[in-house]
Amino acid sequence: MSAGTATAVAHPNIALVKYWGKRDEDLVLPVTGSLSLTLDTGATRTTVDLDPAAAQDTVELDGATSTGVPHERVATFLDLVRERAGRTERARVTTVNTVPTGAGLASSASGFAALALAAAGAYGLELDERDLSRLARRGSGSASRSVFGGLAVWHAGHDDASSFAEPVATDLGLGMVVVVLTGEQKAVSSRVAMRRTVDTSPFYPAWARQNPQDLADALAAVRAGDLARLGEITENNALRMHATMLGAVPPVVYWSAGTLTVLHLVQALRRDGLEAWATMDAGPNVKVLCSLRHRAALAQALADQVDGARLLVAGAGPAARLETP
Ligand code: 2P0
Repeated sequence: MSAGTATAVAHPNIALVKYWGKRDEDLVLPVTGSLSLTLDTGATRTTVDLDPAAAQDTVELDGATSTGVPHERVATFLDLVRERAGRTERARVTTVNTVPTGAGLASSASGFAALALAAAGAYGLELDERDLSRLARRGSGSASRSVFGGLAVWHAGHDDASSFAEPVATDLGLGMVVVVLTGEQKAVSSRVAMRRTVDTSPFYPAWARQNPQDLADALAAVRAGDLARLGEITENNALRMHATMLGAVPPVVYWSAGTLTVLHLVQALRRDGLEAWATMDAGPNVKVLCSLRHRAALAQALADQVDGARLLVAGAGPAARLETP
């Protein structure tokens, strides 16, 4: 029997080669693999407390009690953990995010990685890192990657056992500057947007063909220590992902005017010699991959030239970890 309570901390990750589209919604198996950088900012801390007297799970996110779909996603995830652990107790889940929830800053990635680790601890499930990544994947696909620090590749796999993330060694010295244009909740969740894209966009089959090549090229660039090549693939891959959404019915347009302003600014800064490449997820905010040696200059240029933006200056972050009581 476990102690019945555990707290875990996990960090968000930003994909350099994106995950966009599932081939199995229930198992959260992606159409293609992806590559990400776990950040050292914006952590999620989650505590799971078993409550044998409770009839239902309770979920508190940033001080507010969750209801509806967010509550259901956590309760369904806990059902999976309970089934594996052979336990039945309900739990109190308390989560604190240090980045705005739902703003395309991957709070579901850090959230489900922290929840997987804390729930496994509280229910006494012994999991190695690969199994933890597979479990986190069931909560949110990108969470499979936040189990690991630094660069992580999520292998698409073909079934539950073969679809997991693992770390990718690098000495590239990667930094990231997140340009927070808005902390508002997005109108269309990434889950809904990706389903709609797979179902209706005529560009999706081209994405599904190209993305494995982008992933192979990105991994080759990492192995070769070629930051410029990795950056070029990163920016291209993000634009390709958004192109698939523009072709969906109805279209999914996550960008704001500010998104394009920052994208053009990053391209201009690159022409001036800065090692910087933009990527965008399911929201208007722009994340700029950079070398650590150019990070301060990049942040300064963005602060000077983007009105009203908040900047998060990040580097490679750590793996998810349990906090010892
Ligand atoms: C990624 N995104 O690779 C991509 C790029 C957003 C854009 O993974 O449905 O919250 O829970 O598996 O992981 C966001 O999607 O989706 C995401 P689900 P998730 O980071």
